[in-house]
Amino acid sequence: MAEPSQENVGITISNHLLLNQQLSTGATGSYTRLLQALVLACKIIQRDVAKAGLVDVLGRAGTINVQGEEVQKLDELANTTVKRRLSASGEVCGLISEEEADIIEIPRQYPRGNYLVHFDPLDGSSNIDANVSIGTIFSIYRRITESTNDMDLQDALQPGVQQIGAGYVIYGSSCILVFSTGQGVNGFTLDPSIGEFLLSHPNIKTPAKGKIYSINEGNYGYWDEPTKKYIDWLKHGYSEHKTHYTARYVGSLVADFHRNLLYGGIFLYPADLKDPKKPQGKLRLMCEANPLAYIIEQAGGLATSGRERIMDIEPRYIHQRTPLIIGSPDDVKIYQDFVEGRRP
Ligand code: AHM
Ligand code: MG
Repeated sequence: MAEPSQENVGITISNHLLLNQQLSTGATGSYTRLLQALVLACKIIQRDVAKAGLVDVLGRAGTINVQGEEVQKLDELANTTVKRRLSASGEVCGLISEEEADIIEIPRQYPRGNYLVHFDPLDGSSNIDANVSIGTIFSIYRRITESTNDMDLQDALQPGVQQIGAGYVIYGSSCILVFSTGQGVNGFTLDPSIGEFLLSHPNIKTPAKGKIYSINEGNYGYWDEPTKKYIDWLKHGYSEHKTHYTARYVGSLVADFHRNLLYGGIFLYPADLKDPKKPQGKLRLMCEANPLAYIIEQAGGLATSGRERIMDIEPRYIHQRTPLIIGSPDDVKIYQDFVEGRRP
Protein backbone atom coordinates (compact mmCIF):
# COMPACT_ATOMS: atom_id res chain seq x y z
CA MET A 1 0.00 0.00 0.00
CA ALA A 2 1.20 3.51 -0.75
CA GLU A 3 1.93 6.10 1.92
CA PRO A 4 -0.75 8.79 1.88
CA SER A 5 0.48 12.26 1.17
CA GLN A 6 -0.55 15.47 2.90
CA GLU A 7 -2.86 16.11 -0.07
CA ASN A 8 -4.99 13.18 1.03
CA VAL A 9 -5.82 14.75 4.37
CA GLY A 10 -9.58 14.71 4.82
CA ILE A 11 -10.32 11.68 2.65
CA THR A 12 -12.60 9.08 4.20
CA ILE A 13 -11.16 5.88 5.55
CA SER A 14 -13.25 3.86 3.06
CA ASN A 15 -11.77 5.84 0.21
CA HIS A 16 -8.27 5.42 1.65
CA LEU A 17 -8.72 1.63 1.93
CA LEU A 18 -10.13 1.32 -1.58
CA LEU A 19 -7.37 3.47 -3.08
CA ASN A 20 -4.76 1.29 -1.40
CA GLN A 21 -6.50 -1.83 -2.62
CA GLN A 22 -6.33 -0.51 -6.19
CA LEU A 23 -2.62 0.21 -5.76
CA SER A 24 -1.78 -3.27 -4.41
CA THR A 25 -1.13 -5.73 -7.21
CA GLY A 26 -3.12 -8.91 -6.83
CA ALA A 27 -5.38 -7.53 -4.09
CA THR A 28 -8.69 -9.36 -3.96
CA GLY A 29 -10.54 -6.98 -1.65
CA SER A 30 -10.56 -9.46 1.27
CA TYR A 31 -8.26 -7.45 3.47
CA THR A 32 -10.17 -4.25 2.68
CA ARG A 33 -13.44 -5.96 3.69
CA LEU A 34 -11.88 -7.08 6.95
CA LEU A 35 -10.65 -3.56 7.75
CA GLN A 36 -14.02 -2.07 6.84
CA ALA A 37 -15.73 -4.47 9.24
CA LEU A 38 -13.34 -3.39 11.98
CA VAL A 39 -14.02 0.28 11.26
CA LEU A 40 -17.76 -0.31 11.50
CA ALA A 41 -17.38 -2.20 14.79
CA CYS A 42 -15.42 0.73 16.22
CA LYS A 43 -18.06 3.24 15.12
CA ILE A 44 -20.70 1.17 16.91
CA ILE A 45 -18.57 0.96 20.06
CA GLN A 46 -18.00 4.73 19.91
CA ARG A 47 -21.77 5.24 19.85
CA ASP A 48 -22.21 2.93 22.85
CA VAL A 49 -19.35 4.54 24.78
CA ALA A 50 -20.85 7.99 24.17
CA LYS A 51 -24.05 6.75 25.83
CA ALA A 52 -22.26 5.23 28.82
CA GLY A 53 -23.12 8.14 31.10
CA LEU A 54 -26.80 7.76 30.24
CA VAL A 55 -26.65 4.04 30.91
CA ASP A 56 -25.36 4.95 34.33
CA VAL A 57 -28.31 7.30 34.89
CA LEU A 58 -30.93 5.00 33.39
CA GLY A 59 -29.67 1.74 34.83
CA ARG A 60 -26.32 0.30 35.91
CA ALA A 61 -24.71 -2.52 34.00
CA GLY A 62 -26.06 -5.79 35.31
CA THR A 63 -29.39 -4.21 36.33
CA ILE A 64 -32.70 -4.19 34.44
CA ASN A 65 -33.37 -1.08 32.31
CA VAL A 66 -36.70 0.67 31.73
CA GLN A 67 -37.50 -1.67 28.85
CA GLY A 68 -37.08 -4.61 31.22
CA GLU A 69 -33.82 -5.73 29.50
CA GLU A 70 -30.61 -6.43 31.32
CA VAL A 71 -28.10 -3.60 30.81
CA GLN A 72 -24.97 -5.13 29.35
CA LYS A 73 -21.57 -4.11 30.60
CA LEU A 74 -19.85 -1.92 28.05
CA ASP A 75 -16.84 -4.19 27.67
CA GLU A 76 -19.11 -7.17 26.98
CA LEU A 77 -21.06 -5.10 24.49
CA ALA A 78 -17.85 -4.07 22.72
CA ASN A 79 -16.69 -7.68 22.63
CA THR A 80 -19.95 -8.83 21.06
CA THR A 81 -19.83 -6.01 18.51
CA VAL A 82 -16.33 -6.85 17.29
CA LYS A 83 -17.13 -10.57 17.14
CA ARG A 84 -20.34 -10.04 15.17
CA ARG A 85 -18.94 -7.58 12.66
CA LEU A 86 -15.74 -9.49 11.96
CA SER A 87 -17.53 -12.84 11.69
CA ALA A 88 -20.07 -11.37 9.26
CA SER A 89 -17.28 -9.99 7.07
CA GLY A 90 -16.63 -13.58 5.95
CA GLU A 91 -12.89 -12.84 6.06
CA VAL A 92 -11.83 -14.40 9.37
CA CYS A 93 -11.15 -18.01 10.33
CA GLY A 94 -11.26 -17.29 14.06
CA LEU A 95 -10.91 -14.55 16.64
CA ILE A 96 -9.12 -14.15 19.95
CA SER A 97 -10.41 -11.63 22.48
CA GLU A 98 -8.95 -10.40 25.74
CA GLU A 99 -12.40 -11.04 27.18
CA GLU A 100 -12.53 -14.76 26.34
CA ALA A 101 -10.37 -17.67 27.42
CA ASP A 102 -10.29 -19.63 24.16
CA ILE A 103 -10.24 -19.11 20.41
CA ILE A 104 -13.65 -17.84 19.31
CA GLU A 105 -15.22 -19.94 16.58
CA ILE A 106 -16.95 -18.23 13.69
CA PRO A 107 -20.67 -19.06 13.48
CA ARG A 108 -21.43 -21.76 10.89
CA GLN A 109 -23.44 -19.49 8.59
CA TYR A 110 -20.31 -17.51 7.63
CA PRO A 111 -17.44 -18.64 5.38
CA ARG A 112 -13.95 -19.10 6.88
CA GLY A 113 -11.59 -16.42 5.62
CA ASN A 114 -7.80 -16.26 5.61
CA TYR A 115 -7.30 -13.83 8.48
CA LEU A 116 -7.44 -13.96 12.24
CA VAL A 117 -7.61 -11.05 14.66
CA HIS A 118 -6.48 -10.71 18.25
CA PHE A 119 -8.31 -7.86 19.96
CA ASP A 120 -8.91 -6.10 23.23
CA PRO A 121 -12.48 -4.80 22.74
CA LEU A 122 -12.41 -2.11 25.42
CA ASP A 123 -9.05 -1.51 27.01
CA GLY A 124 -8.90 0.57 30.18
CA SER A 125 -12.52 -0.20 30.96
CA SER A 126 -12.00 0.45 34.67
CA ASN A 127 -11.87 4.14 33.62
CA ILE A 128 -15.34 4.21 32.03
CA ASP A 129 -17.23 5.59 35.00
CA ALA A 130 -14.84 8.54 35.29
CA ASN A 131 -15.22 9.49 31.61
CA VAL A 132 -11.53 8.82 30.95
CA SER A 133 -10.45 7.78 27.43
CA ILE A 134 -10.64 4.07 26.64
CA GLY A 135 -9.96 2.15 23.47
CA THR A 136 -10.08 -0.89 21.21
CA ILE A 137 -6.80 -2.53 20.15
CA PHE A 138 -6.44 -5.03 17.28
CA SER A 139 -3.78 -7.14 15.65
CA ILE A 140 -4.22 -8.96 12.31
CA TYR A 141 -2.49 -12.12 11.06
CA ARG A 142 -2.83 -14.33 8.04
CA ARG A 143 -3.63 -17.95 8.90
CA ILE A 144 -0.73 -20.37 8.47
CA THR A 145 -2.60 -23.67 8.55
CA GLU A 146 -3.80 -24.67 5.11
CA SER A 147 -7.44 -25.40 5.51
CA THR A 148 -10.90 -24.05 4.94
CA ASN A 149 -11.81 -25.06 8.49
CA ASP A 150 -11.51 -23.12 11.73
CA MET A 151 -8.09 -21.83 12.74
CA ASP A 152 -6.09 -23.67 15.37
CA LEU A 153 -3.64 -22.74 18.12
CA GLN A 154 -0.74 -22.65 15.68
CA ASP A 155 -2.46 -19.79 13.83
CA ALA A 156 -3.20 -17.96 17.07
CA LEU A 157 0.31 -18.19 18.48
CA GLN A 158 2.32 -16.41 15.81
CA PRO A 159 4.99 -13.92 16.92
CA GLY A 160 4.28 -10.22 16.41
CA VAL A 161 6.63 -9.98 13.40
CA GLN A 162 4.02 -11.94 11.45
CA GLN A 163 1.35 -9.25 11.91
CA ILE A 164 0.05 -7.85 8.64
CA GLY A 165 -1.76 -4.96 10.28
CA ALA A 166 -2.53 -3.50 13.68
CA GLY A 167 -4.16 -0.49 15.24
CA TYR A 168 -6.26 1.04 17.94
CA VAL A 169 -9.17 3.39 18.44
CA ILE A 170 -9.42 5.92 21.25
CA TYR A 171 -12.86 6.88 22.48
CA GLY A 172 -11.89 10.23 23.93
CA SER A 173 -12.39 13.95 23.42
CA SER A 174 -12.65 12.89 19.81
CA CYS A 175 -12.66 9.39 18.40
CA ILE A 176 -9.47 8.55 16.53
CA LEU A 177 -8.47 5.38 14.71
CA VAL A 178 -4.73 4.83 14.24
CA PHE A 179 -3.54 1.91 12.16
CA SER A 180 -0.82 0.53 9.99
CA THR A 181 -0.73 -2.14 7.34
CA GLY A 182 3.04 -2.05 7.11
CA GLN A 183 3.64 1.17 5.16
CA GLY A 184 3.68 3.76 7.90
CA VAL A 185 1.04 4.84 10.39
CA ASN A 186 -2.07 6.89 9.71
CA GLY A 187 -4.64 8.44 12.03
CA PHE A 188 -8.31 9.03 11.14
CA THR A 189 -10.64 11.14 13.24
CA LEU A 190 -14.37 10.45 13.34
CA ASP A 191 -16.50 13.34 12.12
CA PRO A 192 -19.70 12.60 14.06
CA SER A 193 -21.79 14.87 11.84
CA ILE A 194 -21.25 12.58 8.83
CA GLY A 195 -20.36 9.37 10.66
CA GLU A 196 -17.08 8.95 8.79
CA PHE A 197 -13.46 8.63 9.84
CA LEU A 198 -11.40 11.23 7.93
CA LEU A 199 -7.63 11.15 7.48
CA SER A 200 -6.31 13.66 10.04
CA HIS A 201 -2.81 12.39 10.90
CA PRO A 202 -1.03 11.12 7.76
CA ASN A 203 2.24 9.23 8.08
CA ILE A 204 2.78 9.62 11.84
CA LYS A 205 6.41 9.52 13.00
CA THR A 206 7.30 9.51 16.68
CA PRO A 207 10.01 11.95 17.84
CA ALA A 208 13.46 10.35 18.28
CA LYS A 209 13.45 11.44 21.91
CA GLY A 210 10.77 12.78 24.19
CA LYS A 211 10.34 14.39 27.57
CA ILE A 212 7.49 12.28 28.88
CA TYR A 213 7.71 9.10 30.94
CA SER A 214 4.63 7.05 31.75
CA ILE A 215 4.65 4.35 34.41
CA ASN A 216 2.57 3.43 37.45
CA GLU A 217 5.01 4.65 40.12
CA GLY A 218 2.87 3.19 42.87
CA ASN A 219 4.50 -0.12 41.91
CA TYR A 220 8.07 1.22 42.42
CA GLY A 221 8.84 -1.22 45.22
CA TYR A 222 7.98 -4.17 42.94
CA TRP A 223 10.24 -3.33 39.99
CA ASP A 224 13.59 -4.88 39.16
CA GLU A 225 16.72 -2.85 39.96
CA PRO A 226 17.45 -1.58 36.39
CA THR A 227 13.93 -0.17 36.11
CA LYS A 228 14.20 1.54 39.50
CA LYS A 229 17.56 3.03 38.53
CA TYR A 230 16.26 4.21 35.17
CA ILE A 231 13.28 5.99 36.69
CA ASP A 232 15.53 7.52 39.39
CA TRP A 233 17.82 8.75 36.63
CA LEU A 234 14.91 10.29 34.71
CA LYS A 235 13.89 12.17 37.83
CA HIS A 236 17.28 13.13 39.25
CA GLY A 237 19.81 12.87 36.44
CA TYR A 238 19.01 16.31 35.09
CA SER A 239 22.65 17.36 34.62
CA GLU A 240 23.24 14.35 32.38
CA HIS A 241 20.14 14.30 30.22
CA LYS A 242 19.90 18.11 30.23
CA THR A 243 16.18 18.05 29.95
CA HIS A 244 13.33 17.97 32.35
CA TYR A 245 11.32 14.75 32.06
CA THR A 246 7.70 15.02 32.98
CA ALA A 247 5.43 12.24 34.28
CA ARG A 248 2.13 11.50 32.53
CA TYR A 249 0.06 8.41 33.35
CA VAL A 250 -3.61 8.05 32.53
CA GLY A 251 -3.78 4.33 33.34
CA SER A 252 -5.48 3.69 30.02
CA LEU A 253 -2.98 2.14 27.63
CA VAL A 254 -4.27 3.56 24.36
CA ALA A 255 -4.38 7.09 25.79
CA ASP A 256 -0.89 6.85 27.30
CA PHE A 257 0.50 5.26 24.14
CA HIS A 258 -1.12 7.71 21.74
CA ARG A 259 0.06 10.81 23.62
CA ASN A 260 3.63 9.52 23.70
CA LEU A 261 3.47 8.46 20.03
CA LEU A 262 2.66 12.04 19.04
CA TYR A 263 4.75 13.97 21.59
CA GLY A 264 7.62 11.52 22.13
CA GLY A 265 8.58 9.72 25.32
CA ILE A 266 8.50 6.32 26.93
CA PHE A 267 5.77 4.11 28.41
CA LEU A 268 6.72 1.29 30.78
CA TYR A 269 4.76 -1.53 32.35
CA PRO A 270 7.60 -3.63 33.74
CA ALA A 271 7.58 -7.01 35.45
CA ASP A 272 6.17 -6.92 38.93
CA LEU A 273 8.53 -8.94 41.11
CA LYS A 274 6.51 -9.06 44.29
CA ASP A 275 3.06 -9.72 42.90
CA PRO A 276 2.73 -13.45 42.11
CA LYS A 277 -0.11 -12.55 39.73
CA LYS A 278 2.07 -10.24 37.64
CA PRO A 279 5.57 -11.74 37.26
CA GLN A 280 5.48 -10.62 33.64
CA GLY A 281 3.76 -7.32 34.29
CA LYS A 282 0.11 -6.78 33.49
CA LEU A 283 -0.18 -6.26 29.77
CA ARG A 284 -1.01 -9.00 27.29
CA LEU A 285 1.45 -9.86 24.56
CA MET A 286 -1.00 -10.74 21.80
CA CYS A 287 -3.73 -8.14 22.07
CA GLU A 288 -1.90 -5.20 23.67
CA ALA A 289 1.90 -5.32 23.36
CA ASN A 290 2.27 -6.72 19.82
CA PRO A 291 -0.14 -4.34 18.04
CA LEU A 292 1.33 -1.29 19.77
CA ALA A 293 4.85 -2.56 19.04
CA TYR A 294 3.91 -2.86 15.35
CA ILE A 295 2.58 0.70 15.33
CA ILE A 296 5.56 2.19 17.18
CA GLU A 297 8.09 0.47 14.93
CA GLN A 298 6.21 1.67 11.86
CA ALA A 299 6.41 5.17 13.36
CA GLY A 300 10.18 4.91 13.96
CA GLY A 301 10.11 3.87 17.64
CA LEU A 302 11.01 0.75 19.61
CA ALA A 303 9.28 -1.78 21.86
CA THR A 304 11.03 -4.26 24.15
CA SER A 305 10.35 -6.46 27.12
CA GLY A 306 13.78 -5.48 28.43
CA ARG A 307 15.08 -8.88 27.34
CA GLU A 308 13.96 -8.93 23.72
CA ARG A 309 12.13 -7.07 21.00
CA ILE A 310 8.40 -7.46 21.70
CA MET A 311 7.57 -8.66 18.17
CA ASP A 312 10.22 -11.42 18.37
CA ILE A 313 8.70 -13.07 21.44
CA GLU A 314 7.46 -16.58 20.59
CA PRO A 315 4.05 -16.80 22.27
CA ARG A 316 3.31 -19.93 24.27
CA TYR A 317 -0.29 -19.23 25.17
CA ILE A 318 -3.01 -16.85 24.12
CA HIS A 319 -3.23 -14.70 27.22
CA GLN A 320 0.51 -14.51 27.85
CA ARG A 321 1.68 -11.31 29.55
CA THR A 322 4.87 -9.40 28.95
CA PRO A 323 6.72 -6.44 30.37
CA LEU A 324 6.31 -3.59 27.87
CA ILE A 325 8.75 -0.72 27.39
CA ILE A 326 7.75 1.27 24.33
CA GLY A 327 8.26 4.66 22.77
CA SER A 328 10.82 7.01 21.24
CA PRO A 329 13.88 5.09 20.05
CA ASP A 330 16.49 7.06 21.99
CA ASP A 331 14.53 6.77 25.23
CA VAL A 332 14.01 3.01 24.87
CA LYS A 333 17.74 2.57 24.07
CA ILE A 334 18.70 4.37 27.28
CA TYR A 335 16.39 2.06 29.26
CA GLN A 336 18.12 -0.88 27.58
CA ASP A 337 21.49 0.53 28.65
CA PHE A 338 20.34 0.33 32.26
CA VAL A 339 19.11 -3.24 31.80
CA GLU A 340 22.34 -4.37 30.17
CA GLY A 341 24.56 -2.64 32.73
CA ARG A 342 26.01 0.00 30.40
CA ARG A 343 24.85 2.60 32.88
CA PRO A 344 25.40 2.16 36.61
P1 AHM B 1 -7.55 -3.90 31.25
O1 AHM B 1 -7.23 -4.64 29.99
O2 AHM B 1 -8.07 -4.79 32.33
O3 AHM B 1 -8.39 -2.69 31.01
O4 AHM B 1 -6.13 -3.43 31.88
C1 AHM B 1 -5.20 -2.82 31.07
C2 AHM B 1 -4.98 -1.42 31.55
C3 AHM B 1 -4.21 -0.60 30.55
O5 AHM B 1 -5.09 0.18 29.78
C4 AHM B 1 -3.34 0.27 31.41
O6 AHM B 1 -2.13 0.62 30.74
C5 AHM B 1 -3.07 -0.60 32.60
O7 AHM B 1 -4.17 -1.47 32.71
C6 AHM B 1 -2.97 0.19 33.87
O8 AHM B 1 -2.66 -0.68 34.91
P2 AHM B 1 -2.35 -0.14 36.39
O9 AHM B 1 -3.65 0.33 36.94
O10 AHM B 1 -1.81 -1.35 37.11
O11 AHM B 1 -1.34 0.95 36.29
MG1 MG C 1 -6.64 -4.48 28.10
